[in-house]
Amino acid sequence: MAEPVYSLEGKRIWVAGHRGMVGSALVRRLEKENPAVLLKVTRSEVDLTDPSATARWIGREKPDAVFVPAAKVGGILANDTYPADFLYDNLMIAANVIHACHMAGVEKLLFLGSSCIYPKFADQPIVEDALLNGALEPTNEWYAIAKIAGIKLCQAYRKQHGDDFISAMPTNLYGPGDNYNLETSHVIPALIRKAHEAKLAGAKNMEIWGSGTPRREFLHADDCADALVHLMKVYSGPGHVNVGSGEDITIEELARLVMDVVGFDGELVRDTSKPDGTPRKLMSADRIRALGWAPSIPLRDGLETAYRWFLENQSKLDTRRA
Ligand code: GFB
Repeated sequence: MAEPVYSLEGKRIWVAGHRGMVGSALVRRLEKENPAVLLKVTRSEVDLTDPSATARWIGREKPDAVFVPAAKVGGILANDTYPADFLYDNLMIAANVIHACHMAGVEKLLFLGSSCIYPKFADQPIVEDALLNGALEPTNEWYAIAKIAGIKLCQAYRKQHGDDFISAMPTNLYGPGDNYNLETSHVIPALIRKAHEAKLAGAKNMEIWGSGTPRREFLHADDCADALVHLMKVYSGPGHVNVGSGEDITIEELARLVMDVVGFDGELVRDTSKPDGTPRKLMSADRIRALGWAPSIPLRDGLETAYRWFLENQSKLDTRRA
């Protein structure tokens, strides 16, 4: 178990992107750390892709500790369809927030990346040192390049200025507050919604994208938030840290599990005109385990709570069809 190196108690903590799935999970989790204040700002108040507005707000609010889950995110099709947005928005957010936090003398910052930073055919499970050892997966290389730039910014400001800026690479996440728009969502919310609608319609089958054979690792957003708070307290170093569950399953197995949770008993139909993406991206959990953290929400339990959240919130969701 790693010794604490930083305390969040009594600190001014800013969660950049507090309305997103990870940001809102972080706000829920950080309330238990007795911060002096949890700073929040919406996109309409401060656009983090705007350097001056970002620097002005951070310079005025002077947070002590900053979590950076703010990002333009989406599933495989959104990444592939809007490469300029995914690259530009995420590069700007990373550069603006990290630079302004340096200028404002922020004590500690945690930047969030993604498991798609690793080479498409990286050895499994993927260790942190696999970064930049091979070509990226084409569907999400734009997002990946922006996230790699964020990691490198943290390392560069640490090396040149001694800033205690760290980064964490979460695996595919799901949970309350997820995006249920079938055009832009990740696979779990898409499957929950499709299974639910198939059940209501009395349909015989449900569609999944691609071959169903890719393997993915999933982590509940509340587990992710817990891991990020843990890292903020115990970790200080240039290397990024993987945040995952340590287990993966095929998309077909996931679809059957979701169908079981939702209560839809039908056939799976494959739309092979849609991309599979990376064949497998199971990350090594050795580094974070050695730092004393492990997940606590099994996938089936997490899917049940995600489905409940969907049922309670579906009237408010953007659920346009692809
Ligand atoms: O979650 P997902 O969109 O993202 O897709 P990635 C995971 C897998 O599920 C792919 C399949 O093989 C999809 O083809 N899939 C099956 C579906 N049915 C569906 C469906 O209805 N909707 C969706 N969305 N997928 C993302 C990256 O990659 O992972 C991001 O594009 C980010 O940059 C994120 O890194 C964590 O795992 O392929």
